[in-house]
Amino acid sequence: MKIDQIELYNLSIPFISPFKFSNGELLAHTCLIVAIKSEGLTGWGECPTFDNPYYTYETIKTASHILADFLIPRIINKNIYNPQEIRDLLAPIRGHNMAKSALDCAIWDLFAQSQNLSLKNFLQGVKDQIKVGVSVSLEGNISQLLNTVENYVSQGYQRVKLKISPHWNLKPLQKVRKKYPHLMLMADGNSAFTLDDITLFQEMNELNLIMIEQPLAYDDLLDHSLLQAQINTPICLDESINSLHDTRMAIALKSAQIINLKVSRVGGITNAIEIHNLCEKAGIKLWCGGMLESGIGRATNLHLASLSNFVLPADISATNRYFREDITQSPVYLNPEDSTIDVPKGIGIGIKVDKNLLFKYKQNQEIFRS
Ligand code: OSB
Ligand code: MG
Repeated sequence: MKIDQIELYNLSIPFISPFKFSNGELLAHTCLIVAIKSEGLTGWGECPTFDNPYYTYETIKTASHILADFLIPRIINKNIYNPQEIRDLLAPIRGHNMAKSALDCAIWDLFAQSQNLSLKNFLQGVKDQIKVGVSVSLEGNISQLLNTVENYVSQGYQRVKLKISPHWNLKPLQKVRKKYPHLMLMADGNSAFTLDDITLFQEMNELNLIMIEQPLAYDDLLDHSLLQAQINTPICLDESINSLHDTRMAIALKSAQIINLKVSRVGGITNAIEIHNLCEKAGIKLWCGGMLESGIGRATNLHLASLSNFVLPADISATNRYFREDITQSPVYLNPEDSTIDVPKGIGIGIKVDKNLLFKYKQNQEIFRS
């Protein structure tokens, strides 16, 4: 397929309520959306990074710069014969996985559409519904937290993840566990702790958490391995896994039993599939993470999560958990009886972007032509 045109949109879509985690507070979903045009088709991809470098070093500004000045020039006007080529064309640029992922995902969407297949079928996914859970931001106090959790549980979410920080950790988990003895409950530290906090994590042994996500430094594998050897709860890595190479090291060091795989964090679908296949062989369980994506990134995530080794509930929630208004014509709903979301059925990622809403939330737009 010849890449004729690439459109780059910078969006800011307000959240229904602010999202607080140990890396800061987000009031709106900032992201870059790319639309790649070829043979009359349009493929869509999302770079879901933030205005600040507190989760990843990539920001909206760095990603716009890398896309416009380095990544897009490498693929515009090229003839592409299979979607895996994109990863290799972009490889000379070091890092910047979230910027790369937007292009990679848009190309996979295009190729699936050109074969008249849903992305799920193009990837040979095996599920039509994805088990999901909800990620609960840091709350002001315990009664507010219990109300928030109650609200999500009553909507049908069967897995709840609590963000934790040095000021908000054991007590909130204990209170939620006491009220919901059988809930699939987990914690996400977003790298806010160190090995000095080991007794805190040992106290969590009693809480029957399904996992603790990324308690230690964002670039660490060694300390996670030392921590895992001294606690019962499975450790899950998020920020520390940015490549197949990181995954190999984490497996060799026994740094985790579970990986939160975010397609954007690992630079796109080709890398995500390689990591998926390696983890499946190595007995590392996966689940599909989220970056509070718009309907575009969320649709990509749903298709990817249909692969066989995504065995734990995903951080993909219904549209109304994030936004009053999204940019697609097809909001995502939770099936309350089994805490799942349907993989979209149409070809490619299976959603229709609403151009009026895209323009409504657009801060900036650039068009690249051959
Ligand atoms: O650490 O998984 C994370 C959101 C933004 C950045 C990092 C994380 C998260 C979430 C929310 O936990 C996941 C979602 O619902 O998209
Ligand atoms: Mg996380």
